[in-house]
Amino acid sequence: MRRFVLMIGVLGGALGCGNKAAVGEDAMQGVPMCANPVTGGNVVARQIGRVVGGAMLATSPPNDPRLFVIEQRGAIRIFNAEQLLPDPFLDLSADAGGPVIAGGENGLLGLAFHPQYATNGEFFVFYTARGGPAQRDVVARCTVSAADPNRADAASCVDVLSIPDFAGNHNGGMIEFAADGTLVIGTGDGGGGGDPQRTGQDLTSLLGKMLRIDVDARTNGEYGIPAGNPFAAGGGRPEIFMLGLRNPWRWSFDRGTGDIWIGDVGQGQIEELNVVRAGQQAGVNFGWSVYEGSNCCMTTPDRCTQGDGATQACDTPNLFAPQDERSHDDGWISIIAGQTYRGSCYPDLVGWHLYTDYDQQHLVKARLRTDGSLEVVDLPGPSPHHTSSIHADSRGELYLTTDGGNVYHLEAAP
Ligand SMILES: [Ca+2]
Repeated sequence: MRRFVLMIGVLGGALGCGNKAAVGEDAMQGVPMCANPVTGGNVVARQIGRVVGGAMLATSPPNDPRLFVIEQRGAIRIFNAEQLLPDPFLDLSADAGGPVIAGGENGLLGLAFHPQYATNGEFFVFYTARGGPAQRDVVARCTVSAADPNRADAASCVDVLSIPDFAGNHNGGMIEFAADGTLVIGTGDGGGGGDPQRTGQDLTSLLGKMLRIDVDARTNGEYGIPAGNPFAAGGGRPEIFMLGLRNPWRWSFDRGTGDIWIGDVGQGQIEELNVVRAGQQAGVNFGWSVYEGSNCCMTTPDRCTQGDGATQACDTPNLFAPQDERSHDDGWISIIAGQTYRGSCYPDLVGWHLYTDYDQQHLVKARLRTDGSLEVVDLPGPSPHHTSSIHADSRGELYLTTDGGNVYHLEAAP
């Protein structure tokens, strides 16, 4: 099984595909290339380590060989050459006196490094905190220590957005920088069940949305409004980028195309995957809570809005229909969208988006056809149970995390 050359402790140890050494560099993108790419269209998960409590996401700064893993309790850990460093990069947990409230769907949920992190040291986190009607959903800007690239001080963090939230569930929590340098933020509908405050379609609420802000223009406190936001000139909160989401727990941009892949966790029946091409994203309405997937809530109230009754008819115009829907009748309960593989280690996986469900133990790969539909392949598995995220490092290599704290590298197999 292991055909890789073990080179821990040298350059390749940090940059390799699995245990494989990486040498050379792609002159176009500055991304290290794998020395010995492995073919195969199947995927296996190889565990590289474990962190404390739930592991919510793995990511890296641009062109940085380290892997940063979020602990739900509020800390960020670093793997260097697949070795876990003993001290956290940042600790915002309650145990450390930090602001994060954790447990259930709460905690430190998102992390994104500024595209110019190498020079400005800025990174952004999304966490749930005390305050608000029940709590707050916070996006904060933090800065790495000037003295130690493996440490950041909690005192460096300042709130960029603080969104009042009325329940402990449906907090979204994923953040990523788009190719144009704007920061995109996914928020849940607030919680409870059945979108009780009807935030999904409410243009005065930041809940149930994809938000987009410019963290380099501080015209609105700690951020500015990108000119292309659909309500930048009025008609809704200017931070809104897309709307009609229930709980976009995990999503990502395809680094090769700029397309966005969003897994929106369903209410009682349907898990949905939405893929929207670059350049067509601003103002897209995914339909919650008019629809759950392709089920209209007005005609299926017990499944969708829990008897409260929908507020908008099924023929609400210009709703985006998901390209993949999975039924709770088939055992799907919470979709975990992942990321499209753009690494160099596994050529047969390039261009395929890998995703799964929290309660499934197999991965799915999909890619967009020219007509906008998806080619979907259910892989045989088994993959790790209770997956919380699938996300790429700086090379485009994909890592799977679980809410048991396990971290895996996804690798091609026959
Ligand atoms: Ca909430």
